[in-house]
Amino acid sequence: MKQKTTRQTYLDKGFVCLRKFLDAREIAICQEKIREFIEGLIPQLPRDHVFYEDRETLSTLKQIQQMQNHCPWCDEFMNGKPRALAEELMGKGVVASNMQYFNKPPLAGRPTPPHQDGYYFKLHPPEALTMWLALDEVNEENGCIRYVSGSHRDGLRPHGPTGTLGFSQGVTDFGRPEDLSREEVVHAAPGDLLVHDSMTIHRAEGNTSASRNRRALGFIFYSEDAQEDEREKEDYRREAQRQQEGKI
Ligand SMILES: O=C(O)CCC(=O)C(=O)O
Repeated sequence: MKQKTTRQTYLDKGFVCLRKFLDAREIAICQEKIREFIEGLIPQLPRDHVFYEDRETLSTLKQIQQMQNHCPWCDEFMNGKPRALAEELMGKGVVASNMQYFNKPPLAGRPTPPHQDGYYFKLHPPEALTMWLALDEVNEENGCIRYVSGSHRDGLRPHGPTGTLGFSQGVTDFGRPEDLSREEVVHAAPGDLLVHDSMTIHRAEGNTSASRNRRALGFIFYSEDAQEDEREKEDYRREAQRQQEGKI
């Protein structure tokens, strides 16, 4: 049987995994650059771009936002191989919107609630994708990503507050039989890249390992045709700020 292309799998399932997107040398450089970013740049970043599970404990760093705006290497990297792939998968020009760092620190990393990125983006038309590049070995123990295959075709589901810093909104009616039966658990090794459509429902469990981090980089690209709805964005930003008061 003929194998599906990467793009065909992405279009059919709403996500695709590219094993060894970065080779050993490339991923080692990436890990080193991220280490330098965390050690050198975090104090200069706005408070709402850096999230901790517990702000008093620096080892619980869980998210960094807009890295491409603070680090020339990040900007160049995001606009290299990831951007070319985004254009190939979307079949059109893209706009680089956000480079993120995600960690689930050992025992402290909490679950990522089920959500659709498109709920946060407020785009018309809702054309965007997110890439997720593993920096560590990732499996059920430390909180791998789980996708509801095909959910990108079912429209936007209702979202409501989750109480989770960094993922403030989640699908309120998640857990329908068709969610659970279509869910796929994706293990990853350093250098593997997962890509999902902005309408694909995904989630992750917490990190139950006592010693293993679960680090990854995220790259968000919007299609060049997508416009942000400024009013919806502003309403959402205010609401998220209200919900996160005292947590960041
Ligand atoms: O790292 C995670 O647990 C979730 C990441 C995510 O939801 C995303 O990149 O859209």
